[in-house]
Amino acid sequence: MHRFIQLSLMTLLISCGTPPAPITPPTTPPPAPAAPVTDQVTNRQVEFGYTTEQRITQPFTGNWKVVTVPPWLQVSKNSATTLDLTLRAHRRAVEAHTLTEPVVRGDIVVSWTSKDGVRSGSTTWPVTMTMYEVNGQLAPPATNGRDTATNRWTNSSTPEPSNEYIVTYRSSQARDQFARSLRHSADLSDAWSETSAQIELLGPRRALLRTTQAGTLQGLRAHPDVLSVQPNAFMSALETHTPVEPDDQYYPNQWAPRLLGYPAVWRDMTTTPYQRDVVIAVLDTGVRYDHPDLRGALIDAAGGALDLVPRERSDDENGVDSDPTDPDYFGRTGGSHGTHVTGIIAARWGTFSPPCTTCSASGVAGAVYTAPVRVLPIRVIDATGTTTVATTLNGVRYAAGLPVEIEGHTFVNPTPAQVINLSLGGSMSAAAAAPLCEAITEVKRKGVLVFAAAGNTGTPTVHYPAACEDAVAVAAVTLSPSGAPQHAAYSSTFPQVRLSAPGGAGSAAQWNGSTLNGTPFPDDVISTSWDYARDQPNYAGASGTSQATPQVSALVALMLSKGVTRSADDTLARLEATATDVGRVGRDELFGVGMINPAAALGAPAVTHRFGFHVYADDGQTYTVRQRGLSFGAFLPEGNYTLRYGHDSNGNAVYGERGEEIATRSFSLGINQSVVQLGKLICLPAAHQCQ
Ligand SMILES: [Ca+2]
Ligand SMILES: [Ca+2]
Ligand SMILES: [Ca+2]
Ligand SMILES: [Ca+2]
Repeated sequence: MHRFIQLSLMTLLISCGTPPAPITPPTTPPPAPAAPVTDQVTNRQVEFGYTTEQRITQPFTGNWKVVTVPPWLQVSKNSATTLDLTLRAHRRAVEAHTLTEPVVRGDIVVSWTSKDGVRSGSTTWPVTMTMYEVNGQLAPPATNGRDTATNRWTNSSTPEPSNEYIVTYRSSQARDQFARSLRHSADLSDAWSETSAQIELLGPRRALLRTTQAGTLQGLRAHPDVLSVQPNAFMSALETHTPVEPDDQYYPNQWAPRLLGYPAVWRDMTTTPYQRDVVIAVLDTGVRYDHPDLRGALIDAAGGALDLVPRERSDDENGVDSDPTDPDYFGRTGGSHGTHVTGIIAARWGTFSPPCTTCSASGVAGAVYTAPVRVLPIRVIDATGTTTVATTLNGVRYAAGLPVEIEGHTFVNPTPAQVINLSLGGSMSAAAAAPLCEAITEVKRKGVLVFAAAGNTGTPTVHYPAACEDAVAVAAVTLSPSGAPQHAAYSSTFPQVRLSAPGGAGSAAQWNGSTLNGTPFPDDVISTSWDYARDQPNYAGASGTSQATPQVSALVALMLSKGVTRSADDTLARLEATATDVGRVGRDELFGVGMINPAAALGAPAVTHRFGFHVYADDGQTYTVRQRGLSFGAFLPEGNYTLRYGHDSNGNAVYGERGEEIATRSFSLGINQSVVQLGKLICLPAAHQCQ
């Protein structure tokens, strides 16, 4: 499994999460036994309701032991002599996808032996806990947000869009008579006189009336021959385009481009030119040029590909040279990190002749599809998985077209990159990182954007070069059980985190249901790799901010290729402006500004018109909202949340992204606020907004 590559002198720290706080013994003394001592543990029911702690005592003085508890319950013993327990419920430990009912159930099993050793057994205590709840209603589609009684949009900031009304008459004769009357204003009564009114016949009994006069409408509504007067409501064009998806063998496992809405982008590429040549420099472990799924995607030695790993750390025996092939050294078993990163960007679509009988003939599909985006491999990470500030600094400057001098030679890249991908980093002082940060600033001034992995510690530890002022730190999201982005537990959280993208779960326990070769495929990012044992191409799943970073690099290359932006500053501004806010409202240290939204950044046309919602917790988890008729609700642990209800036009089942109408509601749940009612949510496709 590939991970984030550390700069030398750094320690690889993959977080295993923060363990629950230890239970502290209660400060109050246990209550005196109220009943005589018995010789067995008796049955009972444990009901937490909305509380989190329960004290259980029984006048039992034999030996006893709690042998089973639900995963969301912690037990601590208060006494060595009598049965005296404190139970603490952890609602956050309940798996989000199991929360279909408000009450969570489980069993506590206590095995026991009486003091005289004569009786023994095990007793099961059923235990229940009620989750906190948020609920609300959706506006019925019939009213669609318009208050027909007051004839105003319920959102007062929305201007009245039309002075047109559809008038329904009792009969066609009545309608025709009114039309004649209006057209011959001499026949009109005073209440009707209005030179600006116009009428057009509409079907057999209706007419379309244009007027700005309230009196005209009042008169019509009061007339016995008029059945109704309704505003001529606006509707959106509901044409959607068919998304484009590859039929490469492992595409069904590629949840990451689907979560990013790429099928809408790929569809856009079939009708809109993405024609500017763009180069992404991938500074990594090198690449396998002989991987058939990368054929045509890589710049070669003549184009400036370079191995910058110096002679003293070199594993290919020849130091700096023009061959950044990820080398096969003795005993190597892991895959190729640089090949994996490259495939996320540029793996080819369609079939090819596989070089071995067990090799896939199509593999995976990269983000750039038909766009003329190529990868410039620059090898900076050696076979042990490390690099230095100095080597990376040289790589950044070289990639951008600045001359670098190494081992007595001056190297100038004939194919300067517009985008530099750094799926590497380490925790170090700002002073230690300064030379690399300065190089990144230098190339940014040349208009080259540098994207760097935020780190895989899952902690606020600052990582460089991600935290350099002019680098863009990329955090990782993974797929929530509700199909929306959520924080990947390993992704580092420091203030410079700027954007996020799918990097994978990092845990086999998270699984969206896809299978690979008949076995469950966890929510890793699958891409091109190399089987060094067999010396042949393969495909591998990997998770990390290393996998998230090339998703952003690829998108930037597509923005430049299509020409939606030209300068580095404009590109960055558009990336941020179109990102999907995840977790806490606004920029935060888990997601930065949010998850990149390629369809919005590239202006790709809509592929769906669905509505839906998710609940985002401030801690980075995402929960499913259940809908029954016009009611919706979710059962949640304590916390601060934002419900986002909206429209999905890029087809990724994430609602209310940039360009998709959205209503948001923030709320808190806990023991003092166990149920929150959000009231009515309304989306107005006509007004392109929700409220
Ligand atoms: Ca070399
Ligand atoms: Ca392929
Ligand atoms: Ca946020
Ligand atoms: Ca969407």
